[in-house]
Amino acid sequence: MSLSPSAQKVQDALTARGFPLTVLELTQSTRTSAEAAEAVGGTVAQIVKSIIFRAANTDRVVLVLTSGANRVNERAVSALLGEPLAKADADFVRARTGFVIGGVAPVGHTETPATFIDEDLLGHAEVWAAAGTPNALFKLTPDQLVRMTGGQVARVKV
Ligand code: 5CA
Repeated sequence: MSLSPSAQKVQDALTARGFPLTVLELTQSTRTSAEAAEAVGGTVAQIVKSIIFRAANTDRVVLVLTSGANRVNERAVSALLGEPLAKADADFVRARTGFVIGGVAPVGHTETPATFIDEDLLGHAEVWAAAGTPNALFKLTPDQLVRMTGGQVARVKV
């Protein structure tokens, strides 16, 4: 089965980085963590949410990879980043990551974001992340997530 262009972009980014991981494009929605968990038969906590912010002073893209069970503590991320966070709207997400909301992947972005990883994700043997569309996912280990993104593991939850 061929992947849609956005899912293929993520597959290519994984392959280019040397990760033997496979993007799955499903017929059902994986737009939300709950839908993604149901689709793969996992728990919501095993779903990697990709939450985008804008760094308010420098306009950098900020990517917070958090467990589907958690909410991002913006104050904690701001402290790690060293500047305030601004909300990212749907247009910002699309323009600056190359992905639509609900399909933002950890890799394959238009520009390399400042990346933070929820320490709770490291408590799972395997997790699932979005792969470019609201129907595409891939399974990986938390260690692979850290290595492929170069993200900083931290306490980022409320
Ligand atoms: N595919 C699923 C599971 S991996 C997924 O991408 N989930 S997600 O949580 O990473 O992506 C949805 C997130 O996009 C929401 O948690 C929310 O933070 C954000 N979001 C949803 N609507 C908007 C919006 N209108 N503007 C900005 N961000 C939004």
